[in-house]
Amino acid sequence: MKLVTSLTSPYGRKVRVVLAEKKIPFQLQVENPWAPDSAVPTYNPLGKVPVLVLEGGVSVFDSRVIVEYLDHASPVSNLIPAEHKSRMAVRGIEALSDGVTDAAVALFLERKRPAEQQSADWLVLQEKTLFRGLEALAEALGENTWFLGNGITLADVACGCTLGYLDLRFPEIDWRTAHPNLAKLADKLATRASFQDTVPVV
Ligand code: GSF
Repeated sequence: MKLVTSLTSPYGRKVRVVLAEKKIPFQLQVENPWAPDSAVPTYNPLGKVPVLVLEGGVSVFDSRVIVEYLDHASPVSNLIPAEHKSRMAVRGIEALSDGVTDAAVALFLERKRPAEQQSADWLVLQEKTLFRGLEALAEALGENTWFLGNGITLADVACGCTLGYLDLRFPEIDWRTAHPNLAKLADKLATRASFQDTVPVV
């Protein structure tokens, strides 16, 4: 299988971490979805990365669908619990993390536009979402080592990728001081090869 992604995409990183944790071999095709001649639309009509291209050419997107596919593709290190309540908890944290990432990506893109075209209201809205989402993640983690149970799940992976994206694009946001428990989680994740090998590259 082939993963089409950019090396800065936090959603693409979530998928790459899952591939690494589950030891699933894959080919990496690096694509910039915003380049005028980008090949991404040939794999995903939405023009977004990541896209997983299966043997036979079937495209799987977005990242939440890809990780669902991958968790079933190999029994190694399951990251999404089978039991309904736990599964909902993990996927709920993933949705929360991805929502923080969505707000951060929206902020980043808006700030790249010419100053006179930027909407101050839109920036404030996204910032509020980002900080509310971070608070909710910190509250959900509490004093636990992992979001659910005694080991890593997709919830931790998703949150780690969100925090990594904030470090990449918004180094001025001091989420570590505001949320020491999230900092502890990020430090723990940073010891894993899956996170070390997928640090975003600009
Ligand atoms: C989001 C993918 C996305 O926005 C997912 O896969 O989880 N919900 C989707 N990808 C961005 C790149 S990045 O910010 O990671 C993308 O491909 N944007 C291109 C565009 O035209 O919006």
